[in-house]
Amino acid sequence: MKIFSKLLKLIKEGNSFLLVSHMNPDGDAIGASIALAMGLKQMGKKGICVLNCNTVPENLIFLPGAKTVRQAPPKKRFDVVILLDCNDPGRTGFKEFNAEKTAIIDHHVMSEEVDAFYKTTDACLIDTGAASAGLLVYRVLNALKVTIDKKIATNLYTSIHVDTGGFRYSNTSPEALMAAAKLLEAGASPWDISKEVYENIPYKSIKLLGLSLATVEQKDGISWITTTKDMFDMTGTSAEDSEDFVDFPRKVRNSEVAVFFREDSKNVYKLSLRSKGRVDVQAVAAKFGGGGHKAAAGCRLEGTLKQVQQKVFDALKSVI
Ligand SMILES: [Mn+2]
Repeated sequence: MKIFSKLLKLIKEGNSFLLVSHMNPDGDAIGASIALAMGLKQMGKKGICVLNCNTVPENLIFLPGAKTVRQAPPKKRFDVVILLDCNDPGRTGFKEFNAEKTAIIDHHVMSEEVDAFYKTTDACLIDTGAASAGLLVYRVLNALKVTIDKKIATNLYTSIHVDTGGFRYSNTSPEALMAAAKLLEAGASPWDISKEVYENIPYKSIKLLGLSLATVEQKDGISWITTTKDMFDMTGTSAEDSEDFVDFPRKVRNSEVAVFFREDSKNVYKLSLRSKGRVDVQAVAAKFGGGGHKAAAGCRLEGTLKQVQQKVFDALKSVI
C-alpha cells in the first residue's frame, strides 16, 4: 500500500505521461492504457501519449480512444513513463524511454532479470493477484477521485473481461466482479463490447479453424491441434488468425493439458500450452527455452511435426 501511495504521488506531481504496454497487445494492455490516459486527461494533465509498438488489433479498434494509440513516441521528454500490463521494458518492444521517472502498473509475475530494473523504478503497483492491469488502473483512478465515465468504463470492462476469459478463469475475483458491476453502472455495455471483441472473427479465420480442428487428437491426458503452413496458405491467413486456437483442445474432456502446434516455417513450430490447473506448463515450456504462466505458456521447437510432438509429449508425460 506504501508503494501504491508513491505511485499516486508520482501521478499527482507529474504533468506529461508516456503510457506503454506490451507488444502484441490484448484488450487488457490497450484498455488499461487508454483508461489511464483518459483519467489523467480528466485531472488536467497535458502531454499524454499512449504507446504500443504494434497497431491496435482489429477487434479492439472500437474501444473509445483506440485511435490515439501511437506506434512511435513523440520527440520530447516526459515527466513519467508508466509500463502497463508488463514489468519488463523488453516486452514493450522499445529500447528506452525519454522520461524523468519510471513506474509500473502490472499483474504479471516478475522474472529475475526484471528484478534489477524494478529496483530502479520510482513507483509501482504490481499485484499478481489482480485479474487484469485494467483493474489496477481502476483502483488508481478511484484513489485519484477520477469520474469513471462511459468511455473509461468501456475500456476497463474490456480489460477485465478478456483477462478473466469472460469471468471464467481462476483470477475471477470478487473485486473483478464488483468492479465490472460498477463499470456497467458507469455505462459499459456488455453485449456491445462482446460483439466487437469476440463475435467479430474474419470468415477466413473460421475456415482456418475448421481445418485445424479436424486435426484434433487426445492421448494420455493431452489434447492437441495443429495448424500447418499449408492451411495458412490455403485460407490466405497468418499467425494472428490462430491466436486463440489453443482454447479448443483445452475444452476436451479428460484433458489436463492442451497444446497448439503452429507451423511457422518448414520444421519450425510455435507451441502454445494450456493447463487446466494441475500441471505447470510454464516449467515444461522453460525446458525448451520458452516461458509464460503456470496455466498458459509457449515455446518454439525445431524438427518435423512428429519429432516436435514426441519431445513435448515426453516432457509432459513426466509431469502429468
Ligand atoms: Mn493483463
